[in-house]
Amino acid sequence: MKLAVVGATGLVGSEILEVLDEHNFPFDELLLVASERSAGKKMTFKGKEYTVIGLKQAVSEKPDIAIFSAGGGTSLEWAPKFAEVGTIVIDNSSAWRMDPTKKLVVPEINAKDLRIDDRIIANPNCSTIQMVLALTKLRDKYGIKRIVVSTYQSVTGTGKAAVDQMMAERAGQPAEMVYPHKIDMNVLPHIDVFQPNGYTKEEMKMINETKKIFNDNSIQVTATTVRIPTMGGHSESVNVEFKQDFDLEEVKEILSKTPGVVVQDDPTNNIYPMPLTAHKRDEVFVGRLRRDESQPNTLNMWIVADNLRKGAATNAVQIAEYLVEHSMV
Ligand code: 2RA
Repeated sequence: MKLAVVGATGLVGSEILEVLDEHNFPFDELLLVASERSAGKKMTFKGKEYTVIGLKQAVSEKPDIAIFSAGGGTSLEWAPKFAEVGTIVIDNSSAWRMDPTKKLVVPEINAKDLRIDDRIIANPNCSTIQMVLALTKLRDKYGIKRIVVSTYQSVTGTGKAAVDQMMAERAGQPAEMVYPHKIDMNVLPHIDVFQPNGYTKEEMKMINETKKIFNDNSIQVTATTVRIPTMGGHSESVNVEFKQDFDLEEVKEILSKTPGVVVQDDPTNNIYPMPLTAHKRDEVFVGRLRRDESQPNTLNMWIVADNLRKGAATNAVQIAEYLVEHSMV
């Protein structure tokens, strides 16, 4: 098994390496790949030194799996070149997510739809992954009519330069502006670019990807995505209207049995999910479970996950693990 990590020098790339290490992912050979600019750089993984290689060389090495986290443009250009030489690409960018010929996979929900000839597999957006994973078993039981979600997203979702902006502002130093405004001591109701309908691209990703992953265009979704000056994870306030009524204790029971989900819901002891406690964890944390008393069949929930983990690296590595476990590579 030859594994390539494309975008190995980035924030998500280094998280992928950490998760591969923690999960003891089985491979015989590892290729660390980045832009020509970073080629030649030395990196260490599991005590062994690697030289970063460029994309062209990586294609010629014909890896079995390539986990991409190198941005949409790189993915659009290079994923097909890897696929052509027989590599299965697991792509973290938004390039292929809504392509009807590509699967958009959260392993706990729809890895079973993967087929041996799927050459480019899309990893959903971080804010979508944590929401759909928390909802999937509730959807199986009660059916979903409508979701209203508001997010509180970590600056790590933008990348290292955004973390640097926030930290420089916090230290009172001149900051390279990644966002159109200060981010420290501020809240930006603006993630990714505004669309003609007034929503941002991030909001439309949550709407469209949820329908694709659940394979159900009848689910109504509306989203407001917000950047907050935090690290460690994305938080979401989710109001979900089910088709059928539910029992709150049963909801907690279902969530506690959902693979990959951890219930943290003990308000009397101030226990609820937070980015600080979700940081570096692979699971999705759910709490503040309560009935929406303004409308029938409706539940309020608070969902937190490390966006670089389950929202990106962990989900991608889990897809690769599924391929290996099911002898698809
Ligand atoms: C963000 N969803 O947090 C993006 C990262 N993919 O900005």
